[in-house]
Amino acid sequence: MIYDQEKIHVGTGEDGEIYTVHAASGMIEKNFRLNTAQISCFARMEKNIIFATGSSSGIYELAPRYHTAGKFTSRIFDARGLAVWGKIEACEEEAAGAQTVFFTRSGNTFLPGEEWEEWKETSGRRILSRAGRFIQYRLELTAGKDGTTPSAGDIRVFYQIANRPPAVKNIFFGRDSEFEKVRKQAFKPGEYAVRWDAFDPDNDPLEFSVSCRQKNQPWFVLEKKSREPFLVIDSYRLPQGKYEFMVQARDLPANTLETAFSVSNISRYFIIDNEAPEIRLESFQDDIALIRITDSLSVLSIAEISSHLSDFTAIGPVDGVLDSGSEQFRYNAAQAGYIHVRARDEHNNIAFKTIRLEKK
Ligand SMILES: [Ca+2]
Ligand SMILES: [Ca+2]
Ligand SMILES: [Ca+2]
Repeated sequence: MIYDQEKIHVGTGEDGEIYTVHAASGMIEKNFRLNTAQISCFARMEKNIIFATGSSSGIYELAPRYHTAGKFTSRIFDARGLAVWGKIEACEEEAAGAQTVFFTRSGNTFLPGEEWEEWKETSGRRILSRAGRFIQYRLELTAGKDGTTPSAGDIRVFYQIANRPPAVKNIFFGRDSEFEKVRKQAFKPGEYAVRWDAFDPDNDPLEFSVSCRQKNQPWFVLEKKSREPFLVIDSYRLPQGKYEFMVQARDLPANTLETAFSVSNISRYFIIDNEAPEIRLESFQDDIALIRITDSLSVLSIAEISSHLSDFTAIGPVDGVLDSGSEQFRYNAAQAGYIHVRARDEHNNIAFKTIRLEKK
């Protein structure tokens, strides 16, 4: 090691490398490398520095000259998203005949590997590497014929994070108590909620459009440009039937018309049922009344019977399982008279009928 005005030259072991440390800036410059030789000592000879090498003996002079060419490879930069690259810019010092050439390479893994592209020279400082999350640049400097050397600093890479599409899933239609809690409001009669999960990888705010249709019918728009991930609808507005719901999500608020994405997803079929089941007497013979309860859309959830209007008792269907929209019930009536039948479908529509049993 030797002091040389504002600099310190440091010789290293096996590879015979000499580094120069600039005292003012702290910058470390790799001067050159003699490969096999060891730098054993430095000495001052008049204004110049000389050094001697060991394993392959020799004496050299450290001349205050620049290399005719040099390369600098940057660290890897992370754009934290899929970036489309623009220009690379640098503050350069003009030097006649000297050249500054930039190369870049990009990829989507933190360390350059098979997935990374090869180095590409920029074209008029425009980066030609493909879009990616990571980028690295290399600078190749060549001195002019008269020894003038180029320099470059304040290097800036311009990029734009590419927009990524949002996603919509888990579209649900119903009247669940969980939603009532979130909304802090109970459902009114006939009210249902369409709910969904939406996500944008860029955390862009989203706007939603909601449509519905019955099988083989055209779509009917229920809502446009809503910012909430749910929609409460009055089901009395719609004819009862089986519906599927389509939710479209767009990340336009944070993007331009050209770059915004619009994605949609369609739910399974859900039933809108606002009609009560139908109750009718099929027959009354040998003290046995056979009653048929039918619902056009839904499975029945309960059937009850009373002879005095005061004590309704649940009755099970003849086939043993309450599992369809049409069930037969048997009631043992010891004598003729009136019975009262109540039934409910699984959408809470209630039917009530008083039946007169007459012996033939
Ligand atoms: Ca987005
Ligand atoms: Ca019904
Ligand atoms: Ca059944």
